[in-house]
Amino acid sequence: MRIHVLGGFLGSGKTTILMKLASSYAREGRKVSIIVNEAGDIGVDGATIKGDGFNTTELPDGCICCSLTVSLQEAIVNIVDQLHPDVIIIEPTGLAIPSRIVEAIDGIKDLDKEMDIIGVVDAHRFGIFADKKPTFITEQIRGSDLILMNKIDVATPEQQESVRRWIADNIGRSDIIGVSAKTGDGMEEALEAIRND
Ligand SMILES: Nc1nc2c(ncn2[C@@H]2O[C@H](COP(=O)(O)OP(=O)(O)OP(=O)(O)O)[C@@H](O)[C@H]2O)c(=O)[nH]1
Ligand SMILES: [Mg+2]
Repeated sequence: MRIHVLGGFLGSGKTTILMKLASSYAREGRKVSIIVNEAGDIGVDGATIKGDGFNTTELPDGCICCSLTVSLQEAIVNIVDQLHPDVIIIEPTGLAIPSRIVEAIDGIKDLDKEMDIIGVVDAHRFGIFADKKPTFITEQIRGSDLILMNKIDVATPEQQESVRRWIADNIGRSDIIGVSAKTGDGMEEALEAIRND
């Protein structure tokens, strides 16, 4: 079973990308289950995703990278027992550290899985976040197996270049895929990279 953890800061485009990824699997007849963690009390993302017909588990009232690790483990065990999905896609809150989620999932005994972290950054607003919270942003992105720079439709080439430079300087990564989940630009390459990662 494949598990993708789709991390990234608030509003970076995680849910939009998740829907495209889930749809690409579904088109091939692969069974997808989704876990959404929303800190606020209105489950907007959960409702959106369910609206598209995907099996969705919502974990509200806490963070699956810290206070809700046991709930996350239980949710995965239940999903696997009951639905036997080919793929589980997990969207944590924008404040989660994805590598901690991977650690929590690694703690589930006898789970046969291949797991990876996809880090999503917002090309348009990255500079603001990186200036304000460089340590957090570094920690959040660092463990990614793949980094997507989303919203290239609204980011200038200079903004995109500065995101790439910041990530290269602070995280030592230059293998970043620019995408627009909105227009679909770069998404084919990104989905292929995610699935073959
Ligand atoms: N212009 C533009 N807008 C985008 C793109 N991708 C997502 N958005 C918009 O950005 C906003 C946030 O997108 P979401 O997919 O909800 O982002 P998220 O990371 O799931 O947000 P949270 O779960 O609230 O942290 C929405 O209004 C999207 O329509 C993109 O490629 N370009
Ligand atoms: Mg979301």
